Amino acid sequence: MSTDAQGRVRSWTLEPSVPRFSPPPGAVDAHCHVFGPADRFPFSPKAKYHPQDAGPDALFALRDHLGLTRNVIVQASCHGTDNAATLNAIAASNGLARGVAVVDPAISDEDLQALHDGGIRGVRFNFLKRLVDDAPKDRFLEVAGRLPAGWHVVVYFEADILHELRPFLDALPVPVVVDHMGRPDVSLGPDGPDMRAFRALLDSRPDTHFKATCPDRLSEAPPWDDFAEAVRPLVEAYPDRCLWGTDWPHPNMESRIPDDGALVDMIPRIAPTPELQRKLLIDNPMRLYWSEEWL
Ligand code: 0GY
Repeated sequence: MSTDAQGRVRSWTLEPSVPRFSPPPGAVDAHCHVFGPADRFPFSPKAKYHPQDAGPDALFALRDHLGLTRNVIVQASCHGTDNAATLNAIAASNGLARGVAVVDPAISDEDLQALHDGGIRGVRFNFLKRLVDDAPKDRFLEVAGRLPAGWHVVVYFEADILHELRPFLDALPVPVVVDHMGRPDVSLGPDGPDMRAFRALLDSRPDTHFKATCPDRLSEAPPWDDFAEAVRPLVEAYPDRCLWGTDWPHPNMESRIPDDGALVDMIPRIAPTPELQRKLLIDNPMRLYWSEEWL
């Protein structure tokens, strides 16, 4: 494990391979994060992990190395509800990055509009107990009802609470994007219980999207065959509702750091045709994050 003198961990490789698969021009990495730099953007006092700096320069260098064009930067839990590091990275992107914020539900309408002006297009509600202290559903619903026009909600949960979360998800008044498909047990195949429950959610509301992301988290080890077998049918069945991303810098993955080039090489295994790849990598994220350019 790579830990520096301050005890801060590195969860990403400094030598990602060059992928064999070439993403189409305009491809969006729709799930990635930045950490710090911590001397300018300190971590939240409530942070559950303290990573080394992974700022915009490193993110955009990786984007170019992998043959990707744009980023959607999702506020990581270690930065709490202060979105300054995410906004800083968006501002440095020449319009090639947008973001998803984490907000105190008491945020004012003016501050939501300021986030919009900074390139934010959604808020994330995180239900993972190892990452956040609390997740107040009633307060989340209240703020979801007054988001700027065109925004959506990103929800991060694990499969074992999907049933309990259903009334909350059903009540959300804006489109929903589910991180990592709600972390199903992919080893049970495309028709395993978690995948079936997730399909029921997708079938219940047509504005629910999912990130076909994180084979490294959901599968034991490369080449992540069970992930490909379970996720390809989902992408094929819901081609207009899927997104893809690297998840760089892979928070909390310091003991199983994935090769980002290998993550890109998963794309043709979950989206086997050029048309599916275009929807997954361009059409769907552009509609959600760059709608004014996409109309
Ligand atoms: C992810 C996954 C994780 C962490 C965060 O905000 C975060 O800290 O998202 C995780 O540890 O599962 O979605 O990138």
